[in-house]
Amino acid sequence: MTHFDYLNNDTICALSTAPGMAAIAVFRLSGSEAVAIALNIFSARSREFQQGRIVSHKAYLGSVYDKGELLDEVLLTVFKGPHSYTGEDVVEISCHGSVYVQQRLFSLVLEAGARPATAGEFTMRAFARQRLDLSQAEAVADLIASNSKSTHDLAIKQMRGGFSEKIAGLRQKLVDFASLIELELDFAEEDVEFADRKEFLQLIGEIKAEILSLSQSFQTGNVLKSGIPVAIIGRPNVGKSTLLNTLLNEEKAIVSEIPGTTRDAIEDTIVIGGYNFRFIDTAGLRQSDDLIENIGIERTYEKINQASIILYVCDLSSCNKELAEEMLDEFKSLMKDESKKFILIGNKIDQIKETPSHFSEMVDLETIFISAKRKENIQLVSDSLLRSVRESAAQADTIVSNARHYHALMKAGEAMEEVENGLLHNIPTDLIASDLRKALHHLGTITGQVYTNELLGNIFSKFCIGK
Ligand SMILES: Nc1nc2c(ncn2[C@@H]2O[C@H](COP(=O)(O)OP(=O)(O)OP(=O)(O)O)[C@@H](O)[C@H]2O)c(=O)[nH]1
Ligand SMILES: [Mg+2]
Repeated sequence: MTHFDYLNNDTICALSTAPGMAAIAVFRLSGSEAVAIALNIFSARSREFQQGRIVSHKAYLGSVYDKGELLDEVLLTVFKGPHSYTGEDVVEISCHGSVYVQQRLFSLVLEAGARPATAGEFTMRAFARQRLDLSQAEAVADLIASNSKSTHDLAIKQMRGGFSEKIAGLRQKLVDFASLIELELDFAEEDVEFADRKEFLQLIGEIKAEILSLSQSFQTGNVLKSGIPVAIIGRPNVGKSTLLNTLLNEEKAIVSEIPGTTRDAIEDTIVIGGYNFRFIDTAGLRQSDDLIENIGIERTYEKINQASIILYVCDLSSCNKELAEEMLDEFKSLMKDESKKFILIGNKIDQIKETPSHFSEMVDLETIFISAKRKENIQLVSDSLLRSVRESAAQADTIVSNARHYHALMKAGEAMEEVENGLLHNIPTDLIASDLRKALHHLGTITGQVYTNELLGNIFSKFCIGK
């Protein structure tokens, strides 16, 4: 069984490695003629291959000739369908990575009857032959695009299918109830109830809770993908911009001894321990009459809202007891938001002889003493950032990182809400059935049980050619 009745019969071919000169280049063919085309251009050393006894998943050494002229010595592997990536017969040819060899080999394969593959066409075929579902296919693209441990982890988990199973499980439970409801519609005149309303309400509650927790994980997923936002905040002149520059190892922000130097938020992303962090240097918090500075300060509060982690920087060399108490109030009001992690940074340790006691007594919170200017103890800051991210990433077992999945979950959640309301208010069964179908539809689009050609086109066109 396949997803498409129109799955075309062409044998496709593409260069699967990056274009350009390399040690080796890999061409891939898929389709009913893949083996015939390979036999046409390739002569193996092995007798079993010559006699047509080709063993699947075994690499054969041999030569490719173009009109009698030796083009290259290559390794060729046949993957007999359905035990291949696409589910069809697949042939992989590893040739030497000369651009000239690549071009001629590609022409040879096309002359022998293959056509160039379009972007993502191999994976599209794998989906069509149900070797993987849609969310797994998307994870393949995410895996190829991954550039850090966190994006890689997300992609691998999704590719493994844990998320797909969860969605399919939710959907199955609903399908069972939906069929009872549909049955009631068939017997509408007899006024029967096949579906136990109490059980149904309970199930809806469970599914809603599951959908909610999955959609909440999107924030984590999104953050892991685009960089964990870390806002560097504090009074003017405490060394926030210096800390940003030190963390980034680049003179990104202007540093000066004039308080109020930074007016606008400055951001940049770096990878620490496999996680993308997006550091945001902000305008120092203070009462000011300067219009522009005040706009900057307002922006600082916006950035605090968006951040997952806040580094609150103090200048130890100028921090007397009075100021420390004042800051404490400021700090406590910010800390009301429990979803954020706060780390107190005592900066300019090079300027003081000993840690002021009022500072360490100030607040019961993780505090790191550094010198941003002399790059002292910066490692402690990175370690602490990594620890807090690992904690939160470990909490969620399934993390939704794909915006399409998130929106489908939201829509499914809304439809479930309607179903629940309908049941509670004794709304006619046909209306409940219609909302139920909507919920099933939206869940189905995540894994591709429900799809449109437009949706598939959108997803696969973003793939590389050759995957
Ligand atoms: N001695 C010493 N000076 C530092 C340290 N960190 C920063 N400074 C100095 O403190 C001054 C202010 O640094 P900035 O990084 O511009 O401070 P800021 O918090 O970004 O200031 P605003 O943008 O005005 O809010 C500069 O003269 C820095 O060289 C440090 O660890 N030790
Ligand atoms: Mg600054």
